[in-house]
Amino acid sequence: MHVLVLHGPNLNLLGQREPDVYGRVTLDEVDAALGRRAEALGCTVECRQSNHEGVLVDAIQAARGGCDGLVVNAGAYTHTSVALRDALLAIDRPFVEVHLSNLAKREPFRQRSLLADVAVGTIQGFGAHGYVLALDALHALLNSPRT
Ligand code: CA2
Repeated sequence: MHVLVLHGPNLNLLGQREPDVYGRVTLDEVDAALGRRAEALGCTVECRQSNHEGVLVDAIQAARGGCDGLVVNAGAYTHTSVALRDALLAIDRPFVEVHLSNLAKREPFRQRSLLADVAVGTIQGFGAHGYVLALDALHALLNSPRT
């Protein structure tokens, strides 16, 4: 089982700015934790970050051939990107939406996700640990007899 993890715009700054909102863990540390968890689960992960919507669309399209599912924190594109939604729908692979922060506690413009209703589910508010929870959830789903 191979999982693509996508990090959207500004997530490269994780651990360096706004620690009160997003925590002190860096993106490299998130990716390392995902690699360790994947190894324990017996699957592989590839982690990519981009600040560019089209690059993320290209990564999703390229995943069609080679990945079984995705973990996606689309950052601010969560709230705006029909293109990411369309790409995720087009490849027909299950994905778990992740947010570091609990969007329900934040500004109204962050409370609409264009991805949530096409995701398997959303994990939010658990900081960096949410990515590992998402990988666990996706792994369980992909190993369930009903998938
Ligand atoms: O809570 C999340 O994970 C978000 O996806 C993070 C996005 C935000 O636009 C979404 O509404 C919720 C922002 C990512 C920016 O990441 C930063 C990390 C550290 C410092 C500054 C920005």
